[in-house]
Amino acid sequence: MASYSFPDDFTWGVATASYQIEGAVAEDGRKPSVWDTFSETSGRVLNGDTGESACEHYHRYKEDIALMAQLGIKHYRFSIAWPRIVPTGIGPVNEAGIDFYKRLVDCLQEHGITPHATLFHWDSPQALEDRYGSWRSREMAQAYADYVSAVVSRLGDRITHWMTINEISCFTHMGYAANQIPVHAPGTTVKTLKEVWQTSHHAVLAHGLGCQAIRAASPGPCSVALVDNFTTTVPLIESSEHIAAAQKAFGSLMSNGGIIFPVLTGAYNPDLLEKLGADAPDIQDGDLENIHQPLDAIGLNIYFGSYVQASDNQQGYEVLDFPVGYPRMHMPWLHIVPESIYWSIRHISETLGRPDLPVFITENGCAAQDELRPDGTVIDSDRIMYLRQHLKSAQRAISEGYPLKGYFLWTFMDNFEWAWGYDRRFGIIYTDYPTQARIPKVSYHWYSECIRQNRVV
Ligand code: PNW
Repeated sequence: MASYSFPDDFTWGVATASYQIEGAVAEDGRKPSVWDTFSETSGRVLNGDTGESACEHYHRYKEDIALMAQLGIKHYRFSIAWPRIVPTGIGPVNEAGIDFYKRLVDCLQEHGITPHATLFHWDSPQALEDRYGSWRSREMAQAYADYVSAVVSRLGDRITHWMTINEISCFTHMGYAANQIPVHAPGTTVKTLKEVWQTSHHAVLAHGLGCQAIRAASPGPCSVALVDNFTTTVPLIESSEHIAAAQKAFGSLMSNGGIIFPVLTGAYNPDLLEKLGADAPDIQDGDLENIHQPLDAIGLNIYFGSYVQASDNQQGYEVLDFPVGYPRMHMPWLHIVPESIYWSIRHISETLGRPDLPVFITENGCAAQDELRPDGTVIDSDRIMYLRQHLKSAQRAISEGYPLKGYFLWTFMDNFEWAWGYDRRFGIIYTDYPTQARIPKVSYHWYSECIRQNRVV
């Protein structure tokens, strides 16, 4: 057998998100999301960039899907914009918004590409922010579930792979902060850490109510998953003592113990709760049952990890800072830790005790300082280096028997990278924003060859 091969039925895909690519923010009845407001507020996004046009994917989706087909992927993960479907957050459904996703999915299916839809990737309706501070209010969880019912009852004949929410820690713990200015929308400064934890509690509750809404509204069998971005603890050396330290450290970390733990095990991690003390969120009777819904898969967005070593201190482990010169890609946090893919999957099986649960890497990729050369090529050998190491780590997990079923590369084309605007490029296609030309980078051709040979090349 060729080295680094994947199973024949392995899911190869790419991922995107609505606000990062669609543009057309005021068309066909869409109303503002918190990211429109946030990016239009000066100083919040680098260079004053906004998602007003982004990649104009709303109008160019046919061209984009043709490029996906040429790449050879059979699966595409995208997100549906709540403010297109229920523009005022709660209330009437905008059928013109639904129609866009019908056109998109029909075009995907004509090209033999299976749609995987994320129901929420951070673009909350501004109307709900104005009404009750969006995720600060418990009412947001029910509003989300009602929006989900509206989508699934209308698109459930075309879409059967659903992901409830993308990266709860990012739009809660980075969208709200105690006594400092948060970097993500809505960018609200609150007084206590407890208020921040309350927003993520409302979001895990929304996930749970969303799961129930999907199953109730779907016309046939479907797959339901959460997309999480826990911080992967990686043993500094793969010896039994450091492995035990990494497993112990896993649940005590900020967002891990309060998101993936209640979702997969039905309880917040006790070490985390002890650490939070009075800052722990209020949890009402029945919440944990609602949050702990049966899932068909878990999606993991893995970009890096944190090394952990065993220690004689009271907790028995130490989460390590990176040495000053540690290699990273073009983001301050993007340290290159390829084993994070393997360990993220092993944590699901062993640390969280769910060896039964199929895993999808729903995002992995990197920003690089891409240069469009005079001959019209982009030679991103650094991105290929990053991706190759991470795919080998994914292949290792499969070869050891862990249930990794698929990999979605982040991202299909350069797009609106949140607080960094268009300054950071994560795509395997170069987006030339002034002309909106799509220029496949060398990594696109490399990924295509991996898919064709069904192995890491
Ligand atoms: C993810 N961090 O966000 C998101 O799902 C994507 O929308 C985004 O474009 C992509 O990763 C690249 O950033 C992250 O600070 C945001 O560690 C922040 C972090 C990680 C992922």
